[in-house]
Amino acid sequence: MMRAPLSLAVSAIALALAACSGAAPQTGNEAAADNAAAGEVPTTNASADATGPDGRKYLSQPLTTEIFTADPSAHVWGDGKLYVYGSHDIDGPAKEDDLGSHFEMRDYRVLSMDEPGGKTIVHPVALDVKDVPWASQQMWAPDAAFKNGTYYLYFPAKDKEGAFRIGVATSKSPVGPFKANPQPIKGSFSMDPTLFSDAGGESYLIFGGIWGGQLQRNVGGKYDPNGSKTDLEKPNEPALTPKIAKMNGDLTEFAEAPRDVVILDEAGKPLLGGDTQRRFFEGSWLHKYNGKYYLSYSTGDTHNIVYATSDNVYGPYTYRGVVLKPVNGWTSHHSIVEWKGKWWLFYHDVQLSGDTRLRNVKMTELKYNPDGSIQTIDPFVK
Ligand code: FUB
Repeated sequence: MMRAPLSLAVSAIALALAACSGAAPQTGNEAAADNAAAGEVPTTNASADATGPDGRKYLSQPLTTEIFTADPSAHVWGDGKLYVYGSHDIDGPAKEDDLGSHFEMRDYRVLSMDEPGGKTIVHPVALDVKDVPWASQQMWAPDAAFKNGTYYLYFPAKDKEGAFRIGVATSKSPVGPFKANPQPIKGSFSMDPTLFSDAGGESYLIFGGIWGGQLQRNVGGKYDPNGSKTDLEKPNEPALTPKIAKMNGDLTEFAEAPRDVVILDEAGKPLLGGDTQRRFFEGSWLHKYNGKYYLSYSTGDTHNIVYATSDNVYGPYTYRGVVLKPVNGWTSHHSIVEWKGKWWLFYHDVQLSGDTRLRNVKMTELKYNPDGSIQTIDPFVK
């Protein structure tokens, strides 16, 4: 995935600031590498006055500047605190490409907060790729669940053949350390897993992504390493969809074969592969509001977070609109959670680094209209 022009603007500002201070200018990657060694993230852009592309101010500020964080899955468990299970971005040698090779994450760190706007605690390593017997690299966007005294971490990683699979790890603590099961979920493929538990106690894993997420390389029921690099390459046919599967009672295996989550347009027709402003790309999230199921996801190369609704958890879902306009950075990934009487959107951008591979997690309030539609959020202040 190529770096968005937006991030170049922030990099340019960072270089200009360095030049003014007399310091040798650094690229985002060099600065991040230095700071990673020091255990810190560059904080040049960590202020309410920081500006993004076109000099616009950011709507909200990073939750932490201690490490780079992305792909936030936010949850409130029994203790009333807010926990964020996300990616821990690191700098690495891989060049940016359309398969996301530059996202080289190797472990997970959990964030927690007592109050909205309160201090964010960055907890120690919760799971490291070296402790996952089947995984080789790229610990991408995770999610978590809680049932019967056990916390579950769902995570994608590439296996030794380079195919994304989805693993489960468990812990008695919400912040880990988690112990991974020796094998990935049987029949799992692709990435960006999220676990949705319904009011009746059934839980479902929703997952998938195109391009680097490999959905298009799994259409034959088996991973094809030589398959398309992007999607089905059929713009006039129904787009690839997220997948959903009910989980077994102890939340560790699929209880059924994954099904397609079909997303329809206003005329009741499946969204087409060429409808890049609305079709599913990656990062799905399911939540319920006033009895309806809301499926939200990233449109990837058009950089929006959008949503669709249904009366049935399996769908079909009908497209409703945009939740979050494009952020600074190529990827956009989110979650939606109710906490202390308000609804919150968790998302990420590249405010701190200006580099699409080194992201930072943020939160902002999300509001519904009386008809249940979501008010679109602009990540910049007008
Ligand atoms: O963080 C790596 C990948 O980038 C995630 O899995 C996607 O959702 C995108 O945010």
